[in-house]
Amino acid sequence: MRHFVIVGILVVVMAVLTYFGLVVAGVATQMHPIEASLQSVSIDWLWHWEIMAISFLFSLIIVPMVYSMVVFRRKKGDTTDAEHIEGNTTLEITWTVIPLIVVLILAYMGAYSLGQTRRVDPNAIVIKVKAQQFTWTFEYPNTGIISEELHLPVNQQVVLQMESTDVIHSFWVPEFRVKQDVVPGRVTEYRITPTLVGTYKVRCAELCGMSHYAMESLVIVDAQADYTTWIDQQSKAAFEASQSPEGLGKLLIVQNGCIGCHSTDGLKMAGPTWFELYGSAVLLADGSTVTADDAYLRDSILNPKAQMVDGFPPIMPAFDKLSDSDIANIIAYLKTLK
Ligand code: HEC
Ligand SMILES: [Cu+2]
Repeated sequence: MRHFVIVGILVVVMAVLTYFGLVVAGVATQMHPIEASLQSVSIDWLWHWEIMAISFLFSLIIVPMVYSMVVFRRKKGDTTDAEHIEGNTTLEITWTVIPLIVVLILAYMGAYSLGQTRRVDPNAIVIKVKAQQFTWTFEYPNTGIISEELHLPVNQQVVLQMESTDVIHSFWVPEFRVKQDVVPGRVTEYRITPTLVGTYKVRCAELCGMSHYAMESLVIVDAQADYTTWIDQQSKAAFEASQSPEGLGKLLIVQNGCIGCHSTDGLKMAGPTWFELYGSAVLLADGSTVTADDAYLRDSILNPKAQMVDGFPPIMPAFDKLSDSDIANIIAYLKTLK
């Protein structure tokens, strides 16, 4: 009995020390990115309970083990066998019933937290998200806005309706906590209510190919008024752009995710830059050279593997669903990049 009391006290002391050790080391708190959404509150609540459970279970295993090793060591010269124990019904019932109750409590806590993160606000703003190797594109219905950045109003639920055109991606803003896969062939939903104005980043959290690491976009949480201003400006800009071929071309390259692989400023990404491309001499993989004229650019978009640029892998998908006028608009835009 004396041993039980001592071990019991030591377990409690050790659990408290472990817990505060984890808190001081920052595991339980500072290692988290800041909490920037309503949904993160119940997730962090669950996490905090987990840290407490971990501290207790750690002590419950370590303390009796070390205690037995020290106190019940075989004495020098003692060659007798250990005591033979047949079984203990009380003990078996106890260690079945207690974990059962604990698991039921955990299931309830998990379900509660899931319910909180999935809570639907009927007034949620809908934004369409397209994931594609290696960009995110955000479309604001009824405004004409197609954006490379995600702007969200603070304290308002938004529902992202997400689609992938190629492989599985995963939408993850650490400060919002919730993470959601984007799967080709279906629309997945992601509900979030940002609570803190600021600039964050969405990262793809599913290894999706060569430039997976670069698949990130800005997520900007605006005050309500700033958000409205942004929407107004962007929809005006989208309308003006739609009045000229190069403006339309620029919208198309955002919409089709071309900028995930091509830069417009000379930077080499997964694909060659478009800066000063038009009219230049392009070295191909077979050693020949072509002039980047309308016909070459058109073929490069519709059938990228026919003429491979030297030094690049064949990863560009064929954009053969683009219409003739789309292609003409894109080329008009490429011509402006000098
Ligand atoms: C997954 C990455 C990726 C995406 C997305 C992509 N490209 Fe490419 N693109 C490449 C690579 C790599 C090359 C070079 C190899 C080749 O010729 O196919 C290339 C080559 C090109 C070329 C020839 C460039 C040169 O320097 O000769 C053009 C033009 C082009 N792409 C246009 C587009 C357009 C327009 C889109 C969007 C509708 C697009 N690309 C989307 C990867 C991509
Ligand atoms: Cu991805």
